[in-house]
Amino acid sequence: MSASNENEPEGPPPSDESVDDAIETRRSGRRFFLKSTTVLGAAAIVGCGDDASSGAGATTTPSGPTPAAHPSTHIAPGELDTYYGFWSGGQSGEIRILGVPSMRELKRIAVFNRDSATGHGQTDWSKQVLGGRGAGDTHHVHLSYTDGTYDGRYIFVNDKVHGRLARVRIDVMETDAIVDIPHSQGTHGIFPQRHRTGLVLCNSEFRTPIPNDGTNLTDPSQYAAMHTAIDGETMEVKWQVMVEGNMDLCATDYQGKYSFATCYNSEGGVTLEQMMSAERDHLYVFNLANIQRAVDEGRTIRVGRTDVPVIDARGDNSEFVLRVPVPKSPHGVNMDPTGRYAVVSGKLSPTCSVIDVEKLEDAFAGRIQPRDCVVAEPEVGLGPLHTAYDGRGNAYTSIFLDSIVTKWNIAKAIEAYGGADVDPILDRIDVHYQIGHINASMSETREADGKWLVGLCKFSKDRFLNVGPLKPENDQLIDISGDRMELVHDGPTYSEPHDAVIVRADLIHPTSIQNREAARFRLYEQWAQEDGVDLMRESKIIRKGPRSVRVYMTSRAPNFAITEITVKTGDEVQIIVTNQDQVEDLSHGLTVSKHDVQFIVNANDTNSATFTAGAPGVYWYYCPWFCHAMHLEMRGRLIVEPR
Ligand code: K7E
Ligand code: CUA
Repeated sequence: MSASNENEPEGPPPSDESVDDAIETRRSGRRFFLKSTTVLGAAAIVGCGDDASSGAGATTTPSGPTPAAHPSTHIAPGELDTYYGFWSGGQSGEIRILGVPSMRELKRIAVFNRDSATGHGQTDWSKQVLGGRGAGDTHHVHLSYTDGTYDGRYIFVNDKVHGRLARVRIDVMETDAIVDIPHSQGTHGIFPQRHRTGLVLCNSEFRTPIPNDGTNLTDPSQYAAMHTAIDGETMEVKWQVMVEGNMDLCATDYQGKYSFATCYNSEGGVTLEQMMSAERDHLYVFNLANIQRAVDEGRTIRVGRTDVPVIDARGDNSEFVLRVPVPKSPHGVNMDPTGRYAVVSGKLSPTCSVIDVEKLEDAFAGRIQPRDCVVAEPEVGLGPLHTAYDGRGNAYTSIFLDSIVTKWNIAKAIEAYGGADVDPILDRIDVHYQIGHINASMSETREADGKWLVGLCKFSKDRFLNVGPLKPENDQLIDISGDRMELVHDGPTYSEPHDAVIVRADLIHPTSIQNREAARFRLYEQWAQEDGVDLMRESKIIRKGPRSVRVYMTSRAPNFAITEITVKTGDEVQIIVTNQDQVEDLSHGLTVSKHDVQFIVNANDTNSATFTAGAPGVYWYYCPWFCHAMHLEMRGRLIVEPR
C-alpha cells in the first residue's frame, strides 16, 4: 500500500450536503427504481438511453471538482502508475494491461486470438497451443494467489468460444499454456484458489448432452454442465463435477475449502422465458475436500473418451454440492476481503444475497437449511451484477439497468436483515451506461485498499466522439477513498472488457529481456539438439528432406546473420530466429513478403514460423520492428527456385 501513498488524493472539500441529501438529489435527477418491484425483462435494456439527457455528470458530482482537475488521477509525463490493471479483452480474445489511475493502455497480450504484431496464432508454438483456432472471448482475468493475495506468477483467463482456460506468465507477460476443457461449452466464470496456486475452477455456462456425441440431440432434460478443476501449476484437468443447472460466475473462498458458482437456469430451460420463470435460482457451493476424497477413492465415472474423473452430482444436495436458494437469475458472486461473506447479485432481483461462509459446514452436514446461510439481502437497485470491496466493510455493486454503482455496508445489511431499523445503503453514483463488471483496487484479495474502483460500462453512447455504429465501451474510474464516490475518468476501450482486476504495482515484477523460461523454449532447444546447432550463436540452412528446409538465423541490430535463403517452390520452410541483442526494449522480428509470415523476436528471445514457399521468384524478408537507424536495411532475400 505504501506504493500508492505518494498518489493519495487530496480529495474534494467536505460537502455540507449529507449523503442522504446527495442521494435524494441524484434520485430527483433521473429515473429511480430502487423501491420498484418491477423486474424488467431484457427488452428494457434498450430503453435506458434517456439517462444521457439528464446531465448526469453534473448531478452526480454536485460538490466535487471537475474530473480534469482531479489531482489524484494525474500521472505526469515520466511518472509511473501505482497499480497495474489487468483487463479482459472480450471478443478480441486478448488480455490488456492498463496503468491505474491514469487508465493508459500499456500492453495487449495475445491469448486466444491471432495477433499480427507478435505473430501469436501464426508462430509454430502458438499454432500448436491454439490448434488452428483464432476466435476467442475472454471474460474473466484473475491472477494466481498465495496466502490470500497476488503472488505475481500467473494470469488465468477463460475463453467462452471454445471452452478453454489459458495461463499467462507474468515474468514475460506472454501466453504460456492453453487447456481445452472437456465436456464444456461456454466456459465462463473462472477463479483460482486463494490460499496458494492450487486449482483453477471453471464453470460451463451452457448445459449440453454429456457426452455430446450425437446420442442425445433432442432431450434437454438430460443436459448437464461441468464445474472443472484445473491444476494451476501443471495446467492438467484434475476432475469435473457434473451438475444439472448451468453455471455463470465463479469464486473461491480464502481457505481452499469451497468454490462457488451462480446458477441462473435452475429451470433447465432452453428458451429465455423458460430460463427466467423461477423466482429462485441457486448459488452452488462445491465442497473441494469431499470432491477430492471421492476422486482419490475412485467414486467417479468416466464420460466419453477422456480420462478425467467425473463426479455425477446432479439432483439433490450432497456431500459435493450445496444449492443455496437465491433470487432470481443470479449473476456475479464475489468474496469479501475478510473471507467471511460471498455476495451474490440478483440480476433479475433488485437484491444482493450475502452468504456467510462460516455457516456452510453446518449446511453441508444437514444441521441447518442451505437457505439459512443467507444472512442479508439488501435492495441495491435494478439489475445488480457484480460486487467489489474497499477493505473497510463496504461493498460496491454494479447495477446494470439503473446504470449506477451502489455503495452499501455489509454489517448494516446483516443488521437490517435481522430486523434492525438501519439503512445499509451509503451512496450511489451514476455511471455511463449499463455497467457490467466492477472492481476495486486489490478488491479480490485480503489487501483490498479502497482507493480506486473501475466500472466497466457496456455502452458509452454520447460520452466520446462518434466513431460509427460500434462505439467504445466506457471504463469509468471512480475514487472511493472518501465517504462519497467521485467519478474521475472516462476510459474508452475496444471490444468488451468484461472484467478487470487492479493490482498494486509492487506485486508485479516482469523481466525486461526474455528469460527463456517459458514452455516454448523446450521446443526450440529440442530442434537445435536434433540438428546439432547452437541456437544462441549459430545460423544454418538445413535441408531436412526433399520438400522441407529448416533455417536457424540469429539477429543483431541491424543485421540478420543470413541474407539469402534459397529454397524450391512448394518447400515447407521453417525459420527459427534468435535475437542476440540483450538490450532492453530492442525487439526484432521476421516478416516474409507475400507469405503471411510476421512475428516478433524480443531481446534475448527465439521465435519461429513455418510456411510453404510460393511461386518461383524473389521475396524480401525483413525486420518489422523499428530497431535501429538502419532498421529498414535489416532484410534479406528468400529466393524460390522452380522445382
Ligand atoms: Cu458479468 Cu462474462 Cu463476468 Cu460480462 S460477465 S458483465
Ligand atoms: Cu531489427 Cu528492425
